[in-house]
Amino acid sequence: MLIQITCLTRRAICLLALGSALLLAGCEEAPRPPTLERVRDDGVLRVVTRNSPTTYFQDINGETGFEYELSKLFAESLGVDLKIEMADSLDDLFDRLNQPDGVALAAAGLVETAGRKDQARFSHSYLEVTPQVVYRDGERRPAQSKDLLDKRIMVVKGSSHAEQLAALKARMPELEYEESDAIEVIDLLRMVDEGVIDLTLVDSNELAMNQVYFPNVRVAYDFGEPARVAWSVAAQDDDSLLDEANKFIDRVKQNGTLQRLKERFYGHVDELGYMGAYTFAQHLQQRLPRYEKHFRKAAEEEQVDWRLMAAIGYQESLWQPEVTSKTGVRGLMMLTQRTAQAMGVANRLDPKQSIHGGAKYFAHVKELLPASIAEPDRTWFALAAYNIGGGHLEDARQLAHKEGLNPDKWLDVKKMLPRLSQKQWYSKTKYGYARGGEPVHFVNNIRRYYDILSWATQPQLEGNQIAEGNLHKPAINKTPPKEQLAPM
Ligand code: BLG
Repeated sequence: MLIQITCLTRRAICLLALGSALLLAGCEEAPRPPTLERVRDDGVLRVVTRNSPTTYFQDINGETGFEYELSKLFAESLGVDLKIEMADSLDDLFDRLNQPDGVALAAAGLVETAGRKDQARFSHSYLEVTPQVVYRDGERRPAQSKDLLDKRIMVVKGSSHAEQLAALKARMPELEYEESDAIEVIDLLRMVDEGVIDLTLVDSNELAMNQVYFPNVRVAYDFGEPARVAWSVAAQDDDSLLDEANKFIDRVKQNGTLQRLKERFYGHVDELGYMGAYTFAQHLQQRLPRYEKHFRKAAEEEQVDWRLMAAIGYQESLWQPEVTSKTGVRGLMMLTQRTAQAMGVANRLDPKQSIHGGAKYFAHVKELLPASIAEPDRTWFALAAYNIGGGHLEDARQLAHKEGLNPDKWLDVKKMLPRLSQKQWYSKTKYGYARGGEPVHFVNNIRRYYDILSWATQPQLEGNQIAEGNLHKPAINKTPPKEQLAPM
């Protein structure tokens, strides 16, 4: 009600102001309704973003990404559909926002800066990031501004980092750097990784997300104060949509939704640790290309997602065909003797056989799950069954049921699984003791690896086949196609 009154008041003021303007100018244009009203009338929230792992990309289930998921929730809260539009460059993004019939909102990992004041007004912030200077491992680590002299530095044109460097150059005129709108953050990281440029500036969230692709990139030092990432509306827009966006952001902060999204999209480094992230990047370059064709073939035969199979393989063996666990489970997909026999695998150490056996077993355990378990939980349950067996998983489901939880929801059952290793609980189950904590980590890690692989192999990047040694080069061509962009 309050909003309506505010909107109406504002509208009345607008109308009055416009009325006088019309009288003066003799113009006959009708006043524009407030932005929020237009969005509701159209039934669509048009959002401009960039294509990158930190904002918006496609995976096997379609559109995803941090900004996409957050904007979608916002659109749902407004009771309208979401329409994503992709910008070619930052200039293009702000143009689209400021056009008369432009998009309503920019959700693109944008930082509020002084230089953007004329183009946009920003919402409450949903992410705090620190700009960082990055360099190549093995080179001398810069530690302060004067170490930036005589280096080849590149940043994206129009980015907050370009603004920061301009400010530094005003104080330190000898500083040289290049700005380009033909490249994106992910290109810059690749160029540092390959030694094409010496240094660049990135936001901490972008590095955290992309570290898994670039094993040689290291943080030199933090470049200035933490910055606030926020959504923006056109500078001249009324407050109606911005107010609503602010209320939404405050709400998701409070109810934990924002935290869950952050963990999902930015948690890679937290979960893997920086060492794990470099290691993953190395393995992605060096090991996965050897097995990609087997994963693709086996997945096609079993009608499963090859990236999920590759993620299982990474979790099981770090893509090493000859490993053996303490419990005697062996090979790239870690098949037990019994599973191998059942799946017709003669030699568990043969990567091709192991991958085919693993994919077949995964499809088999998934098929056996009760029909009441729907996707995407069905996939997480199947992964847990792959690791702990269907019997123990069923025990955990029973425990969930007894606790009044939902045995068809992974979030509920994963709370019960660790109980299978505590006597007070397993003594009452059908299949008894099991290392119940293991499948919880197993599923968590695989989901993490799967997300990374999904970005690296998204449909629009399918030209970059790993078999050609390019999977780790997600969006990076020397002149990247326009959609392949990262946030600034
Ligand atoms: C799995 C089997 C399941 C089996 C469970 O063990 O192996 N999966 C495969 O062989 C693919 O078939 O279920 S059962 O047949 O219903 O009993 C339970 O026995 C393998 C797991 C075991 C785990 N890795 C695949 O995820 C493993 O090796 N754990 C021990 C790790 S270590 O020794 O502590 O390092």
